[in-house]
Amino acid sequence: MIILYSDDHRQQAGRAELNDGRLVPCHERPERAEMVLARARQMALGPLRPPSLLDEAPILRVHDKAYVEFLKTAWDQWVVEHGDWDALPLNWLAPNMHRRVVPESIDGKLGYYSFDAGTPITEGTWRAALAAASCAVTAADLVSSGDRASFALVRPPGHHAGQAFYGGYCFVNNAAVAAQRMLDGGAERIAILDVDYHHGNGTQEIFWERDDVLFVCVHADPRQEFPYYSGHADERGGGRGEGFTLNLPLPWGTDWPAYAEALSIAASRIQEFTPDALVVSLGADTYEGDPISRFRLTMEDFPRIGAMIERIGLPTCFVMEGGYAVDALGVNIVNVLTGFEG
Ligand code: SP5
Ligand code: ZN
Repeated sequence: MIILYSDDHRQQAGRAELNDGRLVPCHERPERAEMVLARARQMALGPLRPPSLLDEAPILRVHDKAYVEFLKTAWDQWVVEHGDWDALPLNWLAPNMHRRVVPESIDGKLGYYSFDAGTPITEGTWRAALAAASCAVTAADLVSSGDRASFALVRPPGHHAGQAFYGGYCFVNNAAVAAQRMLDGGAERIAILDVDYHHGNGTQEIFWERDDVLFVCVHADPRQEFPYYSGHADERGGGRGEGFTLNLPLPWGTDWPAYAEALSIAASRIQEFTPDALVVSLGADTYEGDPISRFRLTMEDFPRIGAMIERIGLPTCFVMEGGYAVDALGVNIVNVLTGFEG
């Protein structure tokens, strides 16, 4: 399968995230993509291609204009107000405070548009996020024009980013951009399968009221795990979209048998929806060795995930999300893809 990749991902290299009460080196770092790239080459997974163009129009199909404007300008305003060090939010809204007026100060804006303190904005954040989304767009176009599969090897990841918010290391929702791109290219229905360890709260929010995009997510139970306030089993979509969101939360410690059962329920729901194509939010933070996660999938389980996705039988666009056991990330991500190719 063709691999979409841009070196511009290196433009996002945050210094630190707030974790367990300390500022620690960012888990979401450039080496992640380098490891996957090296393994993809070693396994001859497929030819590398850059995005066909860098264009923010496909991003604006799923994100608010004012939010995108914020992403493009936040760093410059931060530098003016605080100097040349990663921008992290320090305050958020409590219930019954006002979201009506967008603050002018950068600290107000950061809190207004974010939901955690783990996602630094840096000088190159926008350039990296634009390149990632553009890889996802090109990957979507390949599938729309007949390729059985494509792989957007991207970072920063995307599935926590909503119409007008960032967080969870995500700024632009690459998988959502890809899904919307396929619809805009003529598809009637698209399914998104999210197998990252964390709930894809941004993707869910973007397509909550939509019946042309089915969002199915297998993830750690938000009672125990980040993002905590989204991803419960009773969240099923709203309005026309009711029944077109399916959440399959699993407890800490989940291993292959329980995971496979959830994935098989996910696969059945996707087939019942009869979409034109599938977008996979592909995280490998379900791995037993992941430093911030608590599932127990082994290296041997990742090809099985790929094989199960292949059996859904749809043209499939893979978009990379999380996975923080950097030394194993290349093997685990590429294992899903070789498992898919059989
Ligand atoms: C794309 C993606 O996978 N984003 C994940 C963001 C998770 N950020 C919160 C991490 C909290 C980790 N706390 C675990 C502490 C282990 N000592
Ligand atoms: Zn994750």
